[in-house]
Amino acid sequence: MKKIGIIMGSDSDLPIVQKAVDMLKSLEIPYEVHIYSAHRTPIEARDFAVNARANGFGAIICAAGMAAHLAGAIAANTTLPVIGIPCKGGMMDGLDALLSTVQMPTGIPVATVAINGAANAALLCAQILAVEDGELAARLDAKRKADAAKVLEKDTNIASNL
Ligand code: RP5
Repeated sequence: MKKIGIIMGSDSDLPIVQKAVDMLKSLEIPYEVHIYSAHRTPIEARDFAVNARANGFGAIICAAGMAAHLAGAIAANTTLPVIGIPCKGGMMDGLDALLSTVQMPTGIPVATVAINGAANAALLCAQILAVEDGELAARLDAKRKADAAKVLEKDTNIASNL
């Protein structure tokens, strides 16, 4: 199976990124985690992206806050799918990161999830890999069914808890 690359702009993003790690683990998807910044370590970030396909990656998650250029900078250097997580924080509490990540000019797409949407970023990567992987698709189906069952159990119990 292809690996998922998870890159964060700073170790301060780790509490947000952890949810993507947990989701990939639960789906038995291999991953690698790195701290590379578009601003502070642009050469390492570029090198990761340029070599990602040859190094066995199938998609890349990029988490960054504030003037969040990481996902765009990575996407500029690979044709693998890139999913951006705008991280909450700073003066605008993540709105700056959301707009920086989502408003990519034509030609270099970044699929952007919600502010702090790390679990969905991992699920989107899983769904991309599952296009060619029936076993992974079955694990995703099973997760959806389990999630639905939890909601229905809450529905059954809610009246008795009021
Ligand atoms: C971004 O700036 C990082 O992704 C992080 O969200 C934010 C703040 O970084 P630190 O100053 O905490 O390292 O590049």
